[in-house]
Amino acid sequence: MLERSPVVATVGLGANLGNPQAALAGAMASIAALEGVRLVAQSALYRSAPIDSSGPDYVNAVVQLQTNLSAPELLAELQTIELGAGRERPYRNAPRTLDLDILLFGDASIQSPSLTVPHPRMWQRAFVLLPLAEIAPALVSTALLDSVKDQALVRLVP
Ligand code: PH2
Ligand code: MG
Ligand code: MG
Repeated sequence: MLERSPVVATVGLGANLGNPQAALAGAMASIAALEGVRLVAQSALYRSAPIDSSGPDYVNAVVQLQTNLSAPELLAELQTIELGAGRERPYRNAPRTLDLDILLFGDASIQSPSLTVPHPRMWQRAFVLLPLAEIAPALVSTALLDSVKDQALVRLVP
């Protein structure tokens, strides 16, 4: 079988139930341990109020990985990690113990019932753009950062 050439994927991590910081650290380790995945960069953790959601403050981060998996294969692996962290989906945008979203998958544009890439709301959300700017500054213009400056975000320094 032909080898797929590796793709750089960008994944957003978020949580606002349980121990979000521990969940994000665990998820980064689980992603790094996936077969066919190499973690290339990880942002700091950021705290922010829920946007179009409810409950406690969220903790968010963004990672970049290089992978031989297809986008649906990566999505399935991320969903398995979410389930392992106790993720439940009682309703849309419900508070959650762990959310792992494929934000970008190389330069792919994907519209399937289970996956939309680029993530449709990523360019409007400070909790995505600030951590993304930290690890991939070329992807985030100052105009974009300026457009989300009203969304308060606290960088959590370990
Ligand atoms: N995720 C959502 C909806 N709202 N708000 C913050 N601050 N952080 C998130 O990760 C987040 C959200 C849906 O996935
Ligand atoms: Mg999400
Ligand atoms: Mg999600």
